[in-house]
Amino acid sequence: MEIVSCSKYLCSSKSLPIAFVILTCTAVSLYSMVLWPSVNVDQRVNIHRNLSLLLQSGKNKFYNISHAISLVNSSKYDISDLVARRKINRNRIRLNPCPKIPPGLVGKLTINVQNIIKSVTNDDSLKRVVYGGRYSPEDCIPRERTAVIIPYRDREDHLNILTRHLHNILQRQQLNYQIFVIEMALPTQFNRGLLANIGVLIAKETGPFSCFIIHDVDALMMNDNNLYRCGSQPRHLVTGSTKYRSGNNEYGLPYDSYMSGAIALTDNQYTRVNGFSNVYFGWGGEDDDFNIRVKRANMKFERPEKDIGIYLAIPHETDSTNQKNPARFGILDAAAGRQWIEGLNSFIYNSLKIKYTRYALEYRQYYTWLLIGVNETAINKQYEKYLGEPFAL
Ligand code: BGN
Repeated sequence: MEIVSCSKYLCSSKSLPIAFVILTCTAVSLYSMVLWPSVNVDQRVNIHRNLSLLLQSGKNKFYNISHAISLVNSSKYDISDLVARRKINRNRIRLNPCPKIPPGLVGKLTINVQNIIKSVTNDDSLKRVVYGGRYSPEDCIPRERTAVIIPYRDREDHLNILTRHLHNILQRQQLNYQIFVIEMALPTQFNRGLLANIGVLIAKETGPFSCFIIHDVDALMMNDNNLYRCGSQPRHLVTGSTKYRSGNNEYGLPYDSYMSGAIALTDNQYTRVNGFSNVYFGWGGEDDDFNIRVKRANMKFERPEKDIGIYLAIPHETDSTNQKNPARFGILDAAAGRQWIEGLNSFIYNSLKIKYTRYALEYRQYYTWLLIGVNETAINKQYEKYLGEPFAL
């Protein structure tokens, strides 16, 4: 009799949630008492890290629990340092904001490209990078959460040099940062603007960044006072490059409105200009177009002091999949009419939405890597009306 009334009680609609809670609690305690202790501490940190990356990149269809676990098993990274730091962090009570001027900066840097991998690899900064190319200062609350976005194709040497160089400097700048490398899959011609837009959107899925730096793979900052922070206006971080020396051998720029190398924009600024144009396949024009967009959105680029924004341009041959785009003059002529038609909005809600494929997403040791595929012919067709005169020279 008692049993019957008890099962009646359990089945009544009011008690179902209670039964669910009891069952869940039992399962969780069983798991934490029996299974979790059998996982060693390194695996636990890895599982935790992968699951948090997984949660952060909520919309990322390539990651699921089994992928996270397989990453744990295949993880080659030394995490002992990370484990030690987690322990220190747990004991930390209150942190102050990082100082306005980071105390560890050294100023002008002497860079020897031949030696850079050797010299920076010996530096402790690389040990502090959390895989996916992330870092946050241990002893103060960072003033900026910076996403460095590197549109990329086939320059592995440059990428290895740049990422090491950046980890070394951005840590001295006490930033919370993550490096994203957005690679264009073959056979499509390189398209720097389109990759930058996709990079910004993916970074935003990953975390709440306050500043986006669109960075060339061959540009190495030569003065660490050049802070990778955003401002009240978009910032062109370059005042001179070894590529453009003037008569008296000073580093310069090819023309005043030039804005390649590295730029810094807040989410709001990037959205306000509608990002880069997506229709420049091959070399040239997308940066000039972006400059037009910034002006038309009633903003203007600011630069650091002349001797601070200097960059070393790593020399390289012309890339066969980034040929000078002969149509760029006409496309640039039509820039103003296209600003609100295509750009960052082409990936969000635009009626002429651009389709792209994420072939891969990997949290590599020094950067987060994405391989992106688009169909150049389809995009040109979509925006045919807005591309100006094809070969207007
Ligand atoms: C300009 C390119 C830029 C490039 C700079 C520096 C064009 C547009 C047609 C006028 N602009 O000529 O994209 O960054 O040279 O190399 O080609």
